[in-house]
Amino acid sequence: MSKTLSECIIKGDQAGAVALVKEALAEGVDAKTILNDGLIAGMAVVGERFKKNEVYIPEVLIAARAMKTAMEVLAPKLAEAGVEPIGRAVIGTVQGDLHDIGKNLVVMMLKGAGFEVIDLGVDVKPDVFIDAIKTTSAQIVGLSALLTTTMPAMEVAIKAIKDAGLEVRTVVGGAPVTSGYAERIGADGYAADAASAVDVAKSLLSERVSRTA
Ligand code: B1M
Repeated sequence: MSKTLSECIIKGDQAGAVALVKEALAEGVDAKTILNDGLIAGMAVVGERFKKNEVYIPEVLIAARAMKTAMEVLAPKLAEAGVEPIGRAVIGTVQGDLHDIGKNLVVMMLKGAGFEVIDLGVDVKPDVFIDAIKTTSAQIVGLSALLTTTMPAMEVAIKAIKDAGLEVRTVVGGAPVTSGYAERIGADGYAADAASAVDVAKSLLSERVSRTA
């Protein structure tokens, strides 16, 4: 089951993915196995291929749509089984910036990797990030910027989040953002693309767990 299901995700075969999730549930396969070995495994392959430029944005969007549709079937069973997300992330495009195509890809990849994602949309003010982090207890906050003129809004938001004393790790990205800039503004992580954002979020999550252990 799981190999074929992950192949459906990789190919973006929505109907096939839904049919295989239903079939696996009917056969008594547990929801977590279907999620991890089928859906997440498929999206992980897409993420790796995207990083290596073997596939491009349209293929990622098609795979993510198949994952989303299959998740609609699986989600109630996961809830019944009490399966927890691997982490919780709040994400948004910073104040003054309306670009969301890249940010949406990051959202899809994070969801594909098993994160619960609270997407705040675009033009997100620092206090909106702060409120969302407080109400959701997110461990990760992602900030995206596509304009050189809105990059400073990342610094403002990160400073506000730190000043609020929140126990959250920050990840920044977007075409004009560099790892050097991320370091200068005090971000905990930087990702050049959506697939790397998953790797960075996972590593920040494990750092955070080991710090609090
Ligand atoms: Co705008 N725009 N735009 N635009 N636009 C750019 C960014 C620009 C480079 C075009 C240009 O001049 N060549 C330029 C910025 C120049 C600069 O600042 N250096 C520009 C400008 C100037 C503007 C306006 C000011 C134009 C105007 O009105 N005069 C205006 C600003 C509006 C505003 O935001 N306040 C504007 C408006 C728009 C549209 C609304 C028309 C539209 C946005 C639609 C939308 O997003 N819903 C738009 C678009 C589409 C673009 C281009 C053409 C494409 C951007 C895009 O979606 N790329 C862009 C030119 C270009 O890039 N060729 C341009 C695809 C996307 C997948 O890539 O977002 O980089 P990207 O995301 C990547 C990575 O960066 C990374 O992962 C993604 C995928 O792997 N990533 C993260 C992104 N966020 C991340 C977060 C992370 C980690 C990784 O962690 C949290």
